[in-house]
Amino acid sequence: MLGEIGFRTSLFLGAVASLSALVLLNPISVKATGENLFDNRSILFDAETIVEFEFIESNGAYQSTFGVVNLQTGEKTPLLVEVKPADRVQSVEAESTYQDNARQGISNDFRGTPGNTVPQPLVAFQFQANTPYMFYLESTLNGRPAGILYSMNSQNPGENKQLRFEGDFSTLGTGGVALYWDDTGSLLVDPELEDQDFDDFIIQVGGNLDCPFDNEESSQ
Ligand SMILES: [Ca+2]
Ligand SMILES: [Ca+2]
Ligand SMILES: [Ca+2]
Repeated sequence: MLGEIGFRTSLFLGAVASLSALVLLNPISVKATGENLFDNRSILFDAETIVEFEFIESNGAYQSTFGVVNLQTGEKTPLLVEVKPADRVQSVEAESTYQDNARQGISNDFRGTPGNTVPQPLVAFQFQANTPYMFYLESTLNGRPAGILYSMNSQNPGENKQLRFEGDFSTLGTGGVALYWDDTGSLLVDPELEDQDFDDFIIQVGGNLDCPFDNEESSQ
């Protein structure tokens, strides 16, 4: 296992960067030591693992897609997709109180709900063993790209934390982990005015560590 990962890493990267020196989508050198991570450092399981993701709500003007990146292959897999910016149409330009509302944490902030803005709010993803991943949130505003942010701080502008984990690997199989994104809103407001409300895209993860589809096709 170790050898294979090392081979692939050298194939993709040539030289292995330290974690803090990674550039976008370069694979990470992770030893297959049975390590499990589910936090801002990496998403890593020592065994093949199916994890469920449930969209809770969103509160941001962007139209966003949440997904996962395989850091060995660079492959991006979208998991939870907003098909419109919010449940109700709100004009960013016309709503002069938007910034104040957002900064005060008022919840009428482009709310998106399951079954509406995100029509398919429950998905599962199968993580390969000993393979590092990270999460991403990719956004558009009126059809224009509004950037992509990552669960690994080192991949974000200024190495900012854009995803807050409530819980970690140790709670994944029991209470689960809640993910709170802040999408920065930097296309809408000056960087100094970014709200950092960490409610722009909220996901509940886990509670289902063992693969439910492993054995027979149990109909769920
Ligand atoms: Ca949104
Ligand atoms: Ca925000
Ligand atoms: Ca927000």
